[in-house]
Amino acid sequence: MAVDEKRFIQDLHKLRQFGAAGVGKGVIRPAYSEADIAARRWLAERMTEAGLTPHFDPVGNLFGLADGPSLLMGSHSDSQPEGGWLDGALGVIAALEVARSSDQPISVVSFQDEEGRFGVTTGSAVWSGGLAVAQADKLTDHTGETFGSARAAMADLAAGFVDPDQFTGFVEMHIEQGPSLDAQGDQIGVVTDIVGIRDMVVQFDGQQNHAGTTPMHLRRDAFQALSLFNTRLNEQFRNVVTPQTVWTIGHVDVHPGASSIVPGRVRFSMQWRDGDSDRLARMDEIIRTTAQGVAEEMGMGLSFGSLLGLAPVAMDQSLRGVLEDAAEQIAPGRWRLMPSGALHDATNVSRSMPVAMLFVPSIDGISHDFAEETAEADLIAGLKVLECAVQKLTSGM
Ligand code: HGY
Ligand code: MN
Ligand code: MN
Repeated sequence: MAVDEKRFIQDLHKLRQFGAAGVGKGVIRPAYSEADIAARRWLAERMTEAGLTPHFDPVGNLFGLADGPSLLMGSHSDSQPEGGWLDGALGVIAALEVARSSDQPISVVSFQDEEGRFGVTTGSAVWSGGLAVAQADKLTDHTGETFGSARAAMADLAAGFVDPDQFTGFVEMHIEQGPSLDAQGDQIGVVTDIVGIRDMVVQFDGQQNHAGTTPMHLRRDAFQALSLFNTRLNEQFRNVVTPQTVWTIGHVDVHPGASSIVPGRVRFSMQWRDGDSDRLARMDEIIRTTAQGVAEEMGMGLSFGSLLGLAPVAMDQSLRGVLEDAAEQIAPGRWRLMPSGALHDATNVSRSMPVAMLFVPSIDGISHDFAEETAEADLIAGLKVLECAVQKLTSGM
């Protein structure tokens, strides 16, 4: 039975309603929010309708289980604080559509907190054994709420952890979230590998004081420390990074955040990504020594939060090969092999089984923004490549 394109697109729009926000098709559906939990309950109903057994695990990952050995497909349905309607959601609905139109055993998953409100791809990291639940429970979001208290909102749904041994492999379809496919006019990307990531909170402690009476040379202004750190870091990184290396200070908390007070404390997120583990480690060293130098020079306290991260991972060769054949069949000459600069649950899942990923274009490369969008024809082409790949895979199952 062929996939039902109309039903697929309709369900994508229905899922978008949970946390619909901003202009266009934006969503605000962070992990464990009301909108996220409502969306997961809705997905569980769709899984039941598809003949799958819905199963929530202790951290809110939602599986739709087929009987016996099955191929696992899916992604995540939580969003960034300001997210697009397709990031994660596309892979979950595409998996659901393939599962309900295939006569082969396909299980579906929507991982929890892939967007790292609390950590880095937290739900699949716990499920795959990369992060102990007790450790995850201590992670906090930027408001100080812990993972443990947030996941308690789903306690009534939680059953045990699903055994990964029932799955023969994992295939995740996702939007590219970058500019390559759109710029090259390609419709499909077959992922070769996913970059590694490191993420930690850094804090400078200076002295809070009056913004009018404290002369500049007597200040220990924590924001000035961050500003000097950032300038020096960009200089220090010059001879270590490549054009593919990225680093971001995305969240800054300047305390107490008043116009007439010299900030005594600044806490900021420091995140960096690269395809090479050694380069990630080298950058870690540079970040720490640069921060220490600034702290000594400016008489600041300095502390580092726990380091979170994932190593770069290559996709399974044979699973990837099936996606390549399917891409050539569905979008001949309009597909390419490419790395992923974004992180995905597939990195964690690769601890337990072979994994492979498929991309469709993001218009103007925009993502993690309400404006995220993909042409409907490309969404459907991606679905058809998935369907074709599953037929090739499961015919031998
Ligand atoms: O940040 C990422 O790469 C993913 O979208 N969470
Ligand atoms: Mn995602
Ligand atoms: Mn994302």
